[in-house]
Amino acid sequence: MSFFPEVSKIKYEGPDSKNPLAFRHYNPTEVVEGKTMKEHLRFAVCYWHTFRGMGGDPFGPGCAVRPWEDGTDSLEMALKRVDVAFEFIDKLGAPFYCFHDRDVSPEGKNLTETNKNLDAVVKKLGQKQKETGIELLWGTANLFSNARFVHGASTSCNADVFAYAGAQVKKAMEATKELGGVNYVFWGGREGYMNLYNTDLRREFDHLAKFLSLAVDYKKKIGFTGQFLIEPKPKEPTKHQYDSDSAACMAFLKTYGLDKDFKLNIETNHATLAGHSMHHELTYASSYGMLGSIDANRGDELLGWDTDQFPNNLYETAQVMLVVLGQNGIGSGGLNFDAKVRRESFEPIDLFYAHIGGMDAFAHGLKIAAAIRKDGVLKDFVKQRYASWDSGIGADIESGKAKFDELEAYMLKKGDADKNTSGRQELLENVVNRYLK
Ligand code: XUL
Ligand code: CO
Repeated sequence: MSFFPEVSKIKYEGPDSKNPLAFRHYNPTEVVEGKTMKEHLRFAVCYWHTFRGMGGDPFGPGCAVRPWEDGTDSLEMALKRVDVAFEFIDKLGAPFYCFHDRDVSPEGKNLTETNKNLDAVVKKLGQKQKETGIELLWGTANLFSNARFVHGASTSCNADVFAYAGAQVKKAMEATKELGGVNYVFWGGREGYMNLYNTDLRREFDHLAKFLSLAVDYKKKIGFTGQFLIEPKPKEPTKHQYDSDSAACMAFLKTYGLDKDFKLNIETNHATLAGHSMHHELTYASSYGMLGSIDANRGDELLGWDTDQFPNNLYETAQVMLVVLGQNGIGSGGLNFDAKVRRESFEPIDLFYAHIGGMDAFAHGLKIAAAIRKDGVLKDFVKQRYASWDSGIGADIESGKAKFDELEAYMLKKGDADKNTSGRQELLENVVNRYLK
């Protein structure tokens, strides 16, 4: 039985193709900087938006047409949905997928039943992975939808909720390991606060750190070798999320001695909400070796919330790929489309158009980034801009040879600093535009 009978395997047809069900840029076997596009981009389809999203918003229920859905959250439906998901991912040609435990399997009447449901679905996911060759980029636990998480999970004022969350992550990590997942993600769903009048902020941070260190202990105990990732987001659902941006996450991890055990999974729309560019968030993490994976989407300039749209901005995808190529690849991470079709795009085929567009936008961005790097235009400029640090007083400062006494003696002799040179921002923006073709 086919759920997408009108679609066959999506193929690469080249930049001139007008076929909306073909790739114009994503050619999995094409080699860029010594690696195939498939290896560079490591695309993943997310289970929650793509197979659970029905297009509901605060003003109305979902209206997506999904003929296979029976309107229930039963185990039977969950098992059928695995077939839908793997047909879609296989036809699209994405090598990976990602899920939360509750996306793939329903909550039971108690934890025992909930875990049994997950076991049944994981078994089927494993079979489908084997059949298709599709792999798991990361698993995670949904610690935010159920009412028990109203005050957060590990940062809840209710210690029982911390315990429940621990049990849930334990199980989700086991499932991820069983399915050969190469990462495990922690997004702090409701780990944050709405109002400081009722919040012991320091205690909540301590509990969050405790939770993550227990996860590290358990990871070692069961020999799970995937990379742990924290996903920054500054707000929504809470007013202030504790993992607010790359800098805050890295400071938090360092403060609690967890920085060796985690990297970051950085999402474009979360960067926007934090008042940063994605370029900034990635550069910040990558500079310290902390960029582990990417949730590829985009926000809307005119809407101030997490719209999770599919990526289509070539400046942005090229900037992302400049950072990724600059750190010699995304490692075990990948580009996960944490993105949803608009409520108005309610037909199943829209899921294909959306993912094809996102994959092409990144493949195109990869080509642009590689061309910029090949010509060395930005790198050469930056190298030259900092040339004063390569010898003389600059080198003495960097090496620690020059203290304030030496700086004073140097400047008293010289009288004033050398003249500054232009930053040439507009020129460089023009140069980048030359590559956007
Ligand atoms: C929420 C978000 C999550 C994480 C996984 O904004 O991005 O879906 O990616 O929990
Ligand atoms: Co995300």
